[in-house]
Amino acid sequence: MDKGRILVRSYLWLRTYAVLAAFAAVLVFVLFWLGCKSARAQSPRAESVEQVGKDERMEWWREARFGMFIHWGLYAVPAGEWKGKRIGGIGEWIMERADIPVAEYEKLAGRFNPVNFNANEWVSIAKNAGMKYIVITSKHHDGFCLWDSKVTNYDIIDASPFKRDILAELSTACKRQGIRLCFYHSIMDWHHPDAQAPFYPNYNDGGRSNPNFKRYAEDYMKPQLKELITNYGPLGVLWFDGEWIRDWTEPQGKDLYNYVRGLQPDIIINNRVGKGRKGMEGLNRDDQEYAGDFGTPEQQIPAKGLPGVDWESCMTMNNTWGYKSYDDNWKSPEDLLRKLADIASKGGNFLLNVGPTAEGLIPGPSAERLAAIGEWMKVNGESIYGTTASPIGKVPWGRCTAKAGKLYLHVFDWPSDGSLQVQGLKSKVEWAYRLADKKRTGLLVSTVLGDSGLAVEITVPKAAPDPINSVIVLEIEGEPAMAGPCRASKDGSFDLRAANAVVHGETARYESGGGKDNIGYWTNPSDYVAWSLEIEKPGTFNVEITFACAAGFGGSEYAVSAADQEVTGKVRETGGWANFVSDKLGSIKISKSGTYLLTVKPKTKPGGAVMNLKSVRLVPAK
Ligand code: FHN
Repeated sequence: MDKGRILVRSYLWLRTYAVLAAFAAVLVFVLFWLGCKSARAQSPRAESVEQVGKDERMEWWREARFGMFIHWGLYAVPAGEWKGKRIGGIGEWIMERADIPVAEYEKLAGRFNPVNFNANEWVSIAKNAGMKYIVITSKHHDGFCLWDSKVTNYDIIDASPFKRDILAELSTACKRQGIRLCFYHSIMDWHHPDAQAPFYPNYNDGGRSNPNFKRYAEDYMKPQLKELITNYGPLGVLWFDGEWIRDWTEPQGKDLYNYVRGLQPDIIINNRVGKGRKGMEGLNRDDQEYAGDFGTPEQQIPAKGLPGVDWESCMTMNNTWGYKSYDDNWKSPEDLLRKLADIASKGGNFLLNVGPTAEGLIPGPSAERLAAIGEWMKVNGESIYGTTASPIGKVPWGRCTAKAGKLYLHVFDWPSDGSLQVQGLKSKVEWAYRLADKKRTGLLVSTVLGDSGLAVEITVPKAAPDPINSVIVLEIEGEPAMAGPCRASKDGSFDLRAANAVVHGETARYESGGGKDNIGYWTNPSDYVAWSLEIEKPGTFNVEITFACAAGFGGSEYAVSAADQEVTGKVRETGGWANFVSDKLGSIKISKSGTYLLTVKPKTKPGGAVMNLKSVRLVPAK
């Protein structure tokens, strides 16, 4: 083949490749463009909504336990008075309570000039109080917006002389100080013509419906939420409210929930996004009957918390959310601090409100209370942050919170006799100390019979270290377990098993497996074992003990005591630590019904260990 023909053929091949390559590039581009287009056309419910698991999303919020609620808006200007009259009810409702027409209320925007507003100062006040997040009213029921919204002029930039974006300044301050910024947002809107504005003078008329409400929800509320999330985020929580209006339904709530999470998949949303306020208990169920991530008891603390559900009590410090100049009904710092412990002891968060003035200041009494809470939190925050509900139920002297391996005893009523009792705790207490001491200065711990059965007794100084809430830490072995009193079986006998005993001491502990089901590792002769008994039928009981002891370890003497009597025994060698035998020890007479403490205490220990104790039986004597 000559050189010329080879060149021509190569050229033709090259040209074919070039055409094919160009065609492929165009195809790839078109496919990519189509892909992007369809992604953009999709609803904002992105795939990632499902990908961020609930526990992962809730982690910071469950750790935080304490946040600041801020109700701020035009209502701070009248501060509870309209045309010279004091208006009853909560301050932020003045538009509705005083029957103020939209056009007249709007004029307040011209007078809202909070020149003393300092975002950094507000965030510092929250932070110094020990709060970890801030929830501010981006828009309350009156419809006025605290940010520069592009879909309305009824906002801080377009309608007020202040012309500073409050939410932007707070967002910057929160980022700087490590506080999570969250927005409250009212679904009900008394200002918007497609929402409740036409209902004047009954803006909150639950029976009325606006035929254009859907337009408000789709074309106004959703774009506003998008602005809030994309321009001021990432946000911690979107905290909806005003969901009780007739035009808002649970399906709309679910749609809004998905919309918001589509914009920020890890955001947390409260139950008021839908109708969940009525069915808080439904929140965590798999079928998600109600939309939302947490329940919102308002101005109350549920008596037993809301087990299985994340929840947050929101509360005012006086009687109003929005500022009212003459509301002086302040809760005391003591009350607030104890409420914080109460809420944590039931597994909830505390969202405590401030209502700043029209000048932009957090009222003095609120700031003072927050400072006092902060002082306590600096010392005792560990007993609140990241804790879970009390695993030992209600305690008579205060509250209890828990973390892995630790119980925090919040003592409101300090025992004047120096004996603090924790009823029924079965877990071994390894260490007890006052949290304020910041070091493990040991407090004496023993097991006694308390008012309703077995109790751990902590010997504490006679004077309360903190008059409001002194925290004692109990470091315990494993998960806290409760020991109820043992009851007799049908034949009247008691079978006191090792697994149900409270072990007191250094080395002895329950062991199981490999033929073992006993208290073992009993090398310290000061250690002892206890059960509490509920005696319904008094009488004389024969005492039997079941134990094992390996060769070379026998000879320990011990006493089984109850009702101020004791029977004694001597451990014999049984041929192995899992070779259990029973010995009869004598009898004990119990003449009155009631709760009794039964203990097994070594008296001597000649060998390396006391015994492996499997059970003690009390059998009614014939
Ligand atoms: O009506 C509001 C009220 O003004 C305030 O914002 C509280 C806070 O939880 N929520 C509403 C009533 O449930």
